[in-house]
Amino acid sequence: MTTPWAEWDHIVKLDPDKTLAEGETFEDVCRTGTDALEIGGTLDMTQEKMQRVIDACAKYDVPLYQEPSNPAVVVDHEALDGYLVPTVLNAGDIAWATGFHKEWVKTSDVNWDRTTTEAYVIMNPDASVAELTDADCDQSPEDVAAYAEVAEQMYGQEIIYVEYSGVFGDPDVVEAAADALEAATLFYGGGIHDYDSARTMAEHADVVVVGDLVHDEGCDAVRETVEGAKDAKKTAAESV
Ligand code: 1GP
Repeated sequence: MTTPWAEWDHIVKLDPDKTLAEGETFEDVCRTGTDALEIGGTLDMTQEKMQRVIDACAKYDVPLYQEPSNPAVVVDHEALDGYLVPTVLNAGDIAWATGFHKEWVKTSDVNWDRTTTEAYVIMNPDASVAELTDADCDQSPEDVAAYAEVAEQMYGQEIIYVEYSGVFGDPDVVEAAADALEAATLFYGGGIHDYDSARTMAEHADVVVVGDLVHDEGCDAVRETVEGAKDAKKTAAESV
């Protein structure tokens, strides 16, 4: 499998349980300049809700990935470029690390050519995903760096995801994770809300993920974060 995410700087994550900003369409989201769409949410997810958003985004040419939170919501859709399946490294409940994955493999014929895991470290204890997974969010930059190294070197993960869902995280944590990785791609998500917040995290993470902003503020705000992420990469490339 190729690794398209190695070329990305920015992802919009659409939660099928939430609406778009007033007056906006999925076409508007696809025109923000983001590199990919990830369709996924934590709470109250169903296959139908997933299907509806995937259908709506299918005709645009932005790469489209589903991020299923459990086997019951996986959608088989030809417009999908693939599946990015979370596995939570610091989950207290093993179901989120390997349990759901085992059930999925047991009950379906997984297309591995189109499936990649994202090795999550969840860092915001107040996020619903932290509660759901019983994550131990008390992690120092060194801890997160060690998780990142374990994921890449021991488990061969291609994507490490530092997740602060809902709040802007600690750039030192993201920097530590970035320094620990050799070739894996580092995703950062949480609280990205404007040009500067995107730029700050994109100075360390390979890819910044924008979630709530698209639903709460809309596409103009998302476009600013795309610019922030792209400018961070441009500056980094120029200084080499
Ligand atoms: C959530 O990392 C994403 O899984 C994005 O977080 O909603 O805080 O932007 P936000």
